[in-house]
This record gives sequence, C-alpha cells and structure tokens, in this order.
Amino acid sequence: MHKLLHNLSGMVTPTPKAKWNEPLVQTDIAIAIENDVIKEIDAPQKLIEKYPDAEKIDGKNYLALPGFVDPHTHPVFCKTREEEFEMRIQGKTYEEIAAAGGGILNSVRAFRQTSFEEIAKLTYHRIQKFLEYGTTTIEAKSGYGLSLEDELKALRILRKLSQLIPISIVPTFLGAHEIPDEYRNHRKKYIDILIKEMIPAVAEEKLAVFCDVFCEKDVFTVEESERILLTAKAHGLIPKLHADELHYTGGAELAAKVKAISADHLLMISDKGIAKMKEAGVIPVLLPGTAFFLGKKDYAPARKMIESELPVALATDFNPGSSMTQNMQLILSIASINMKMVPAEVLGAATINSARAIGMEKEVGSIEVGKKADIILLDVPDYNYLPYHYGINHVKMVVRHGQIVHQVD
Ligand code: IZC
Ligand code: ZN
Repeated sequence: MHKLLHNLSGMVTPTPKAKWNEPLVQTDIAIAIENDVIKEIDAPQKLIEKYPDAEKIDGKNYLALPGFVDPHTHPVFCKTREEEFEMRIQGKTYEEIAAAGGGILNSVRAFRQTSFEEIAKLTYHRIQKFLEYGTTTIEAKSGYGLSLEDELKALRILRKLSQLIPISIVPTFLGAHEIPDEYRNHRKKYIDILIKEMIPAVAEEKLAVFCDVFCEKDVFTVEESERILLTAKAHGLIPKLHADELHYTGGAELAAKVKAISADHLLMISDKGIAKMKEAGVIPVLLPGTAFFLGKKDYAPARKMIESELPVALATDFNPGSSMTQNMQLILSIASINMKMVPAEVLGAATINSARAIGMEKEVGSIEVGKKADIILLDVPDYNYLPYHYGINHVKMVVRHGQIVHQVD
C-alpha cells in the first residue's frame, strides 16, 4: 500500500552524503511511502504519475522534517514535583528541598506505593505529549523504582505503552539512579543487588536495550559506575552514562573506557574527556533544558565539542525534578541561545545524532529512502525559523511509520 506525501513547501533533512550539521534542503518535492518505510523522494509530478493509486496525504504547504528523536527521558514516574520547583525559585537549598519532599527518593517512595496500572496511565498521557510536539522516537529510562520488583514494573510499563502509543520507545535500565532509602548506609549491598539480581533479571526478560548510571558526586562513583556498566555489558545491555553534570568526576573518560554509546549532560567535561569520547566514538547527548530549568548559568561546551568533530546530540531529559518538558522544539531554542549552536546544528543534533545516541540511525533520524516514514510537518517558512520562534508548537502533522498519528486543524 502506497501513500504519497505531497503539497509540501519543502523538505529539510540531514543526509549521509553531507555532514550532520549541513542539512539537505529541497523544494518541489514529494515523498512516497510504502507501508512504514520511505520508498521514494522525488518531484511531485513524477511520483504522482508513478504511484497513481497511492493514497495522497496533503502536506498543506508545510515543511517536512524527520521526526525528532529524543535520546534521554525519564517518563515513568508517579507524582509531579511542582512544590520543589517553587522552593528552588525561592532560593531553598537542595537539602532543604529533599527534607521537604523533593528529590529523586521522594519520587521513588511514591512510585513504589502506586500500582502498575495507575503509573501506566499517567505515563501514557506524558508519552502522548512527545508525539504532539513532533518526537517520534524516545529513549526512556526506569529509575524511580530502585528495587527489583519496582524497576521491572517501570520497564514493563514501557513495554506495554510501546504497544499502545504510536511512538518508538527504546528502554533503558537506570536502577543506578540513586541509592534507595533502605540501603543508604549499605551502598555496597545495593550495588551487589544491581549486579547480581536486577541486571540479570532485566536482561533475561529483554526489558531494556541500554543500562545507564547516574555517575555524580554523592550518587555513584566512577568505580561503582564502571562495575555496574561492565556487568550490564556482559549481560548484553549497552552502556550509557549520566556524566560530568554537576561536578567533574571523569564520567566522560569512563564512558570512553567502557565504550558507552553515549555520555549525557557533560557540563563539566574536561578536554581529555572530549578527546577520549572522540577516540572511542561516544556520542555526547546535551540536555540544555535541564540547566535552563534549574536556573544555571553554565551549559555544556557544545562549541568545543563541535570543533572537536563530536556529533553532538540533544535531548529533553524529561523528568519531574530537573526538566519538565517533552518539547524538543524548545530544547532547540535553548541550545541555540545558550550553547551557541546554529539552526543547522540543532536540527542535526535532534534527529540524526540523537538517533546515533540510541543506535537507531539506520532506521530513523533523517528522511531517506529505506528509512522508517517518521516525518513531521511544521508551519515554518524554513528550518532556521524553528529555534527562532521559540516556546510554541510548530508541528501540524506527525506521520509515524507511514501513519498519520497526530494532526492539528
Ligand atoms: O527525578 O530529579 N538528575 N536524575 C538525575 C534526575 C535529575 C531526575 C529527578
Ligand atoms: Zn537523566
């Protein structure tokens, strides 16, 4: 069954022939889709003649872009944490916020007390929002359960939702998000449980593709992170890492050492870390929405990374504590403004490079023949208008795997 996406103002996409930050811009173009895959990209008249029986999708003179790929999200949680947001604005410290009911561990307490069905329902609505804002693939982490049973609950929720929502969900096990209350004074015991029970169980049930660790001062050390990630690797899970976010710990160097697919955050990365990541082919995933949301002045050194020829990727970091947004378009604006990435760079970073950060670059991240037909239509005159007109939703239609899954007017 063929579909023909036509009447487009144009199409903008990274391509393998050009650099990730030099998008191909084409006008007078249509896209033929066969089932869930892009079949042909050519002049509209040519494709109309070649596929006379194709079901036509009217592009209403909007601009076609690849669906955004968001390679770092934490959507499986129970309660939101707006009280914590307000306290932070009032100048309360991290300790004061934690004592008053903020922080990851408070999310963990609520998560454990809430049923699979209830959290699945909350998460369903949150993930649906990604689609409305043009994201057709997300990576999604567990990490608010922190026990065997509750981490499996989070990952099983993701598996269930990936069958219910027309979005691609790539799951990550983040049992090493924090040390839970009951092991506060026995951290080694929790790490043993991660290694001996949780990782094998997650791998056995094939519930995750990646294993991530929050490697940070006062959370997991570089040595602990290495032990966890090497165990994960031995069980077939690909390493990822929250690295050098709030303090420099050598997380980027560790990501290179264990050949992680990505190292994420990287606000405090060292020059050596940049060089090591380049050498090992680790993708830097930058999350400027988090620095913005936390009211920080400092952002990750994106320009330095781009000058070192690292393929910078962007993500929302969607989570209830430090970045409460599903909107990749807003992330593009924040990345442009605060990390000095130009529009061509933020576009590549949110599509092909973010696909690379989750090992999906052969399927998604660009509009190319043979790739999944994950295409979004935006009401923008050109791609450089997108980060410029910030904070609103430009998406008019979302096509995922060849089906219209969201449409406005
Ligand atoms: O719930 O605060 N940093 N993980 C690492 C988070 C923030 C999520 C949260
Ligand atoms: Zn995160």
